[in-house]
Amino acid sequence: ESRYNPANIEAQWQHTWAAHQLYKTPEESSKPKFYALSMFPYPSGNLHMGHVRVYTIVDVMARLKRMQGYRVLNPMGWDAFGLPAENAAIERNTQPAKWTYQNIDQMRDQLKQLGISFDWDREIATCSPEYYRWTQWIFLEFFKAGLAYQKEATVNWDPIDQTVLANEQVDAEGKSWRSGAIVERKLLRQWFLKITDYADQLLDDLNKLTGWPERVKLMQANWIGKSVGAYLEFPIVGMDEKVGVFTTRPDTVYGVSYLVLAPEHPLTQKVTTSDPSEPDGASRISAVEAFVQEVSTQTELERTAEDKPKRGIPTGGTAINPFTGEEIPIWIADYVLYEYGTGAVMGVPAHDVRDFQFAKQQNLPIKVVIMPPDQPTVSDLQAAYTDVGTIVNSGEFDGMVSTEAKGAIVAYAEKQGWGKARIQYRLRDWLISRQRYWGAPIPIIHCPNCGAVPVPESDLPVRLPEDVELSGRGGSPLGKLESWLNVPCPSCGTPAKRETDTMDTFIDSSWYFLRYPDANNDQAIFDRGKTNNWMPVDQYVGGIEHAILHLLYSRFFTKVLRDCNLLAFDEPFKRLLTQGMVQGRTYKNPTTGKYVLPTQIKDPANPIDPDTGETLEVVFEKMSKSKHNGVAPGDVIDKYGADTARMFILFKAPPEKDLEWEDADVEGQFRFLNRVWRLVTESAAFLKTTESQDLTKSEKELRRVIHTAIKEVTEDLQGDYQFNTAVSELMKLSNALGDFAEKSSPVFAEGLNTLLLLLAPFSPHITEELWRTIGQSESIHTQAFPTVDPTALVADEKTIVIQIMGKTRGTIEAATAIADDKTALEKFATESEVARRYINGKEIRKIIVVPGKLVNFVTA
Ligand code: ANZ
Ligand code: ZN
Repeated sequence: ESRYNPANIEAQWQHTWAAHQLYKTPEESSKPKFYALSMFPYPSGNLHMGHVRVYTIVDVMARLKRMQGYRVLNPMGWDAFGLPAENAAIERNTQPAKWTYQNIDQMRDQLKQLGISFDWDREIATCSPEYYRWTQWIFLEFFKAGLAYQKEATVNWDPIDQTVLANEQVDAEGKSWRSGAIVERKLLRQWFLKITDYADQLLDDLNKLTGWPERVKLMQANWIGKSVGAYLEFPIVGMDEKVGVFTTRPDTVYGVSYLVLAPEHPLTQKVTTSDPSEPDGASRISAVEAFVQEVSTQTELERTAEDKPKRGIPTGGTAINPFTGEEIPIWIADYVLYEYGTGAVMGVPAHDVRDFQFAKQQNLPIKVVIMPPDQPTVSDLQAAYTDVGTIVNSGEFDGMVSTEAKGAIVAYAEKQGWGKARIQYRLRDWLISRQRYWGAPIPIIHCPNCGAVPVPESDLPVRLPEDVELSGRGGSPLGKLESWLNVPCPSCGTPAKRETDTMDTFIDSSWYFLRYPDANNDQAIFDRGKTNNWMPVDQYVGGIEHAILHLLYSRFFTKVLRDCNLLAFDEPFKRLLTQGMVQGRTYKNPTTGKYVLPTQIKDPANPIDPDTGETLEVVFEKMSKSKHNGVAPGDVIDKYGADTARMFILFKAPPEKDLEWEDADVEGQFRFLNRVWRLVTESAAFLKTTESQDLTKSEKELRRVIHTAIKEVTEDLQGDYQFNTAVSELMKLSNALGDFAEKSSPVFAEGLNTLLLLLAPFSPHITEELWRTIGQSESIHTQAFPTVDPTALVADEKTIVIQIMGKTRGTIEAATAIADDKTALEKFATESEVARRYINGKEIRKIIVVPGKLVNFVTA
């Protein structure tokens, strides 16, 4: 074969590798391990460029480590439960399982075409009973440990279809995706996992994650949201009850001018007065009720946005500030959230931005209790003063620095029984109940006598019934299947009912990486020895969109299973790489914002809107259907082959940066591979593998280039995985080999071998083919990665610049030993032709020598 034609070699090598089980995970433990993991895809049916990017990145890492002598685990699976399958089933009148497995088959084929070195024997699909059996088993472990519990929570309720909706099924206007009805909020009993028990560990252990991007750790820390402050109680006037608040600013307690309850707070109704002798007493109850109702339709974001006006009304009730003895009004307002802290706040308008805004609006008193250091009086406060300062108007605490007053005031409150120090987390328990079909059933049976009873382990999995009727209406489909629903209580035998909720799909993905080390175990979730041996994952690669939830939940599961004595480590992922987006070229109308189809563009250099005649903006944006800027992986493979697609993706941008898809650069990589092809096929006949004794100058120079390439590529692939610069090095080496005249030199053979070996992790097919072309019989992917010969890196001779009176007159070649020695170089240079010619017999006043570089003669 003389011409490079990827179609002729790629599929063939993929089959051969599979037949020889080249990427089977080795179990022997004499080698160091490397667990490479890519976030597994949702089987939507088609691979997109984002997938191609992650799996290519991970594949290079896995192939490199194999060649460097590691035993490598590089598995793949499918995050296969979830809503889209259910929607597709409704739309296409099929079953979610059927739709999902078809998609999996299609995407597996597409992945195989990329030549990724996955160990397919360990493939998992979270929707298979063999997998979700263990998801259910884990749920029961949580349940036994008291980490799974039920409580009431609000859900999205479609009043027309009579069903619960996922957040994704509610549009921006708060309407149902199917019925178009205004979605209501409804309280339902739901299952939660107690992630808050692990908040501290999840926060503290971020420090252990030295191989994670800082910004991901920061996002997780913010999500956990630890606040240090105090819990303080305010007795309600005329009632034997107190309003408890959480505050991060106990130092401002003398400045409290009102309390605010979240409208949903249980005390709201109790404190609302209806004394008809008051001016608005009679109507107050209905006004409060109306307000509560109104707020219940708002999202959290709408309620808390800084720029939105705060809304609220007084309840008529009052409380006492125990510190001052003052009576203060109790309000309800939308900006106080029921789910955070105690669902009640002490209003300090002088020192809190939102309270200030609210007090101004409602004409509530504003009392300054902290003075800015450089300002002795405050007359008319223009904005809340939120910084550190000196305490005033606060009794015995006056004069203290506010940061110190915090501790003193909390200590005092504790002594008086008014409150105590408290740490509050923003993190809430994880609501895992889904009123949907396509998920793992929660393995619980509800008995009228015994309550929630776990399904016995021997009865797992609780199988999802097949052939259900999905309509998207009238509640959970599982609730309608009487034969599935009704079972005897495992504990007392009384007729009981199965739990009909399924689990959030984030649960499936919170432990899948623990299953790969022992993916086919049908006796246990995994063999502890095997999982502890492979875990933690050495390198995890995936999208930044998973920076918070997936990674946090996976860390949470790891810690719980460790506490169940299943795991011997604290953190699942040692290193994390979040790859950038793949962006495509869009043609955007600047006035309408509309994206024009690329096929409608006549001249890409001067793109014009065919409808309006306007000049279009060319911008790169994340590939998507709506922007008409997607590039299908299959098309690229058909045209150029998988190796070119991989090379382009690796070369175009560092892995964590966004990548702009440019056809010209794809062509560039295709040409590069063609050059390598020609270089090898045209010189294969001359290749000599003998050791050479005395190298010529140009042979020595080529060896230096070869070993510099090894050094650079190895360094680029270590640590930061700078694939793009590694590819540039390979191009340099290939050029040097192309320029090298003596193709029969053993150094040239060494160069070709090295080029193919270095290129193998990037372009597995062409390198395998060419490796055989030069007479090798074993796969290139089982060879050792080249290592540097340090002696080859040192140049034998150095070029020294000769100057006369600072003016360059020529250069000389000096042996390295001479060039680097000051005295020897001075002598060598003085005797050189160039120096003698230009000095021309004149007296030498001074010789300035820079070893390894330059000699300057100062003459009379
Ligand atoms: C009085 C005060 C005075 C406050 C002051 C701040 C500044 P983070 O850091 O987010 O924990 N807060 C407490 N619970 C709330 C709830 N359920 N909804 C809305 N706001 C709530 O913030 C804690 C602060 O947020 C608390 O401290 C409280 O206002 C408010 F000069 O108490 B502060
Ligand atoms: Zn029972």
